[in-house]
Amino acid sequence: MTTTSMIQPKFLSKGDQLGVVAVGFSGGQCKPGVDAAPSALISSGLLTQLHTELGYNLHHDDTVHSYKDLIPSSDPDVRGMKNPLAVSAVTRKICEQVYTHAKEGRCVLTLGGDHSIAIGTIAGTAKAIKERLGREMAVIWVDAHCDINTPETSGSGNVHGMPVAFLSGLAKEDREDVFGWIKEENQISLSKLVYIGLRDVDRGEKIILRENGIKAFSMHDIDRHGIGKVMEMALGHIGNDTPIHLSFDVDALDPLWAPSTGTPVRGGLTLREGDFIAECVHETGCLVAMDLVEVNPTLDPGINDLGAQETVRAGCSLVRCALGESLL
Ligand SMILES: [Mn+2]
Repeated sequence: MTTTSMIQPKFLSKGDQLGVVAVGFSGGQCKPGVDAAPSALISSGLLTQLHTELGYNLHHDDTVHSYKDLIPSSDPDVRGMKNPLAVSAVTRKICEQVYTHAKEGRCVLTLGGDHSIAIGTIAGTAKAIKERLGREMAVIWVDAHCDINTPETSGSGNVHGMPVAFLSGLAKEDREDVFGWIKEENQISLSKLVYIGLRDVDRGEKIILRENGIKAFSMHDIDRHGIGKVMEMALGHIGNDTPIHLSFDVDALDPLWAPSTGTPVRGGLTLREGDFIAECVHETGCLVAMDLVEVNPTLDPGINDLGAQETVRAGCSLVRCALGESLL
């Protein structure tokens, strides 16, 4: 039994209009299968639940986009980045898709895909919010990793470890076909970025976090203060009158709850802590967009697909909580 708390949204034209973008893309990292997540989430009933239980009017083209026509046959590394042309072209297209919903004042839900797709989703929301409201939005990035490597600090060259660097302007490219399309209107300010759940941060990234004074709550902070206090501090940092884009990497959850993901790290959030983060963001009334990424139903360390089913279920729960499901 579920009910909606029906929070009045502050920055949307109508609170019950939800744009949905389903992104079957895995090119920001090396493991195949994360592109199968949107279909798995949708066939487990997520969109139906959002409509029938939470009352959303969905704007969805009933397509899981694979962007095949945008993937070049040859895509050599640029500054060590893998698949630079493909990831740039696909995220540019996602930016347009998300922007189209957001400029109508809809909340936008994007189902990934690997976390590189947030280059597109955040670039699209940021631009729409600047145009509609004349202001900058905040980003809450829930993840085991901080995904803020520049091409030069990255050890792997996988772009899913770099989205925040490109979105904040820390990493730049002049080539229009390699993220040069990201303009100031698409960018976010590092002072309005908050991390929650970090526990696997690269050396170079730690320096970036420190030098830029970026607000970050690691698992250590959650252990020390509890998730309730951490959310209070995280939302306090953002301020209570700021549009929020929530980018939720399922690997923020402990592998006990979400084993089917490309880069699992032990010692993570419980499912309840993850749901609680999403519930708190919903309660602000400031949510303007959410990404759910890195569910990989083909990576299953469990028995008989149980791990994959659990991960998909956890992902659905996070989305429902962010969009208004409450326990009572
Ligand atoms: Mn991530």
